[in-house]
Amino acid sequence: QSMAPRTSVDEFKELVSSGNRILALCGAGLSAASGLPTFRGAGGLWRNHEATSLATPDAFEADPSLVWLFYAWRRHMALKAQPNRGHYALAELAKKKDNFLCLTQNVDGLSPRAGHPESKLRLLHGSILDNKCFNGCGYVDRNNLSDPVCPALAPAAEDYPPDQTLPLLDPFVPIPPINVADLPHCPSCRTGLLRPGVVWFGEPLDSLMIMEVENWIMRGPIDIMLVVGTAATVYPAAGYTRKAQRRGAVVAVVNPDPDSAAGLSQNDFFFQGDAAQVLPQLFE
Ligand code: BJW
Ligand code: ZN
Repeated sequence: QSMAPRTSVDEFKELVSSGNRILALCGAGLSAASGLPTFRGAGGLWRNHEATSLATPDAFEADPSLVWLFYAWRRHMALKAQPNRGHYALAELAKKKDNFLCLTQNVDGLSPRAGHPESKLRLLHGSILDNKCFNGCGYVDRNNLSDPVCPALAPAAEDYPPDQTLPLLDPFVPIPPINVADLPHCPSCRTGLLRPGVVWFGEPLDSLMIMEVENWIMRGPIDIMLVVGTAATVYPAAGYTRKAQRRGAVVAVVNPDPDSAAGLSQNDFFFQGDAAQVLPQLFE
């Protein structure tokens, strides 16, 4: 007999329609069809830097201009991008199901823009549209839509024809020097630099949010745990799948990479493919 997970859309749809408590964990793959690169694998390089090596407080400390250029470019991409059918499918499921909670690791704002009810969405790694004080004075500027975020970062917010590379993305083109003094500064303490309101490696996730998520998980048995477009390598996010399994959840993975289905049991589901194509089929 086979130990492979189930792949039947009809069986899964039945489970969803009878399911009460549903938890979802989303990652960069959900926004891939909207044209936003993932972190690991193809597209995870930015000017020869690993995207994940720029997502640390040490990188910002060492070269705030470089890290801001990276985020200013990602902000520009996120603001230009449109939510895809995967974001909309999850938002619709959230509206239909009273006990649905979606945990997204994405900072791109596409789930909120798809109309996902806020009460059923947690931005685990923050938002790229928020700016907060790097000094830790507590200042936060939420949902700042200006693009570029400040004049000095304009080179990251240029639009280029699809057949040309933005000079900023070409590692052979030297980066324009940007004075730290011209980066956005905190209007509250007046000394700190502003930084993107995202969670970098080594930084704690919002403790109130974590408590809410843990409480939601502990409230009772969980019927389904959806794992969409994430390599599930970053903690604490990746740990929620095991926690849901211990509460009885059937896991359903949506991902083009078969390796992401490793560890699924024959009672779980694996839907191989693009989240933007697969998710609408699962909840229609
Ligand atoms: C598709 C697709 C398509 C492609 N459709 N799918 C326990 C064990 C070991 C280490 C730790 C631990 N606990 C904590 C740590 C340390 C660390 C950690 O986890 N390290 C690991 C790497 C081992 N964690 C932390 O530091 C966290 N903080 C913390 O734990 O604090 C504790 C603390 C307490 C008190 C004081 C101080 C500290 C914070 C982690 C923050 C992660 N931040 C980033 C950057 C966010 C900002 C930004 O966007 O720039 O979050 S890193 C990056 O990884 C980003 C992502 O949200 C996250 C996850 O990546 P994701 O989404 O899975 O993307 P990829 O690229 O990895 O995968 C894409 C997937 O999509 C692939 O599977 C593709 O196949 C698939 N795909 N196309 C569907 N069309
Ligand atoms: Zn400040």
